[in-house]
Amino acid sequence: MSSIIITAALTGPIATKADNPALPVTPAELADAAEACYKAGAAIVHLHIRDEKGAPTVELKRVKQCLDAIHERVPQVLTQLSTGGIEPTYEDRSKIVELRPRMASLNPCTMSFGLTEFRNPPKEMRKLAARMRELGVKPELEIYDYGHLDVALSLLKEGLLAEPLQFSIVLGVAGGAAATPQNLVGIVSHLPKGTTWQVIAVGRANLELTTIGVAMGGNARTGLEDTLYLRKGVLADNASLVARLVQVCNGLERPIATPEEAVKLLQLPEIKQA
Ligand code: KMH
Ligand code: ZN
Repeated sequence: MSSIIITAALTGPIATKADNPALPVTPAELADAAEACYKAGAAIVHLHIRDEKGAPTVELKRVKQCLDAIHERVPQVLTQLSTGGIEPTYEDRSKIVELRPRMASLNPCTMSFGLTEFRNPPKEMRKLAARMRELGVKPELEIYDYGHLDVALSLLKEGLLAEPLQFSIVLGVAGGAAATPQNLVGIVSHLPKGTTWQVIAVGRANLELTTIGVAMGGNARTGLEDTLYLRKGVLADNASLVARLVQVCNGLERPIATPEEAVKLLQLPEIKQA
């Protein structure tokens, strides 16, 4: 089997330090976490940015400060900015791709997200997809159910996405498909040939479903965005989650991809400079 690309999702849009004190929030904490995860085996860091008070922000100055801190400390690691999140408007969330990260998330559909609403309006989402294509920022397509995959494939037909597509199959969000092996196998069986994918297993099923995904030949993601715990009652930190995933990959004899290998495997386009 080919090398496996590990992504560390360092922070997420919802949890706070009150939930887990290891949650990286400041530029220095994000740089520390990115370095520790890179050393543990991660090729990519997926990033949500927080302001000085720890609240989600997409203010470009703050986002750039965090990206610079990470790139300065660990220039090898690939950065993937989230365009998701509940609070900032879609228009503001979309602007962060102007900072030209190597990758950014693209969520094809609006949905319930627990007791909140995750807004990804069809017209604005298409505008963002087009802009990402123009800039050479590869979309990490986050799909939370079968219908989201169909919408992503329509974007391909509309010329808004370039192949090969990269999917994250998100399972376990209240509003999306449940975190079950059946859902993972079912959605993977509908992916077109030549796509790359990983499972994002939110919450308690993180270890089991990520392991099944690795055994099925997918890439893998973990981090405090996806689970705050290593096991019941034991809080995690990002590097320990990556180290545990590396053990799983070693057990399944999947070599770990370096960031350079990840660039080739994902066929990341060249970024168009400003
Ligand atoms: N925490 C994810 C399940 C994104 O990064 O684009 C939802 C999310 C999407 O934040
Ligand atoms: Zn995210």
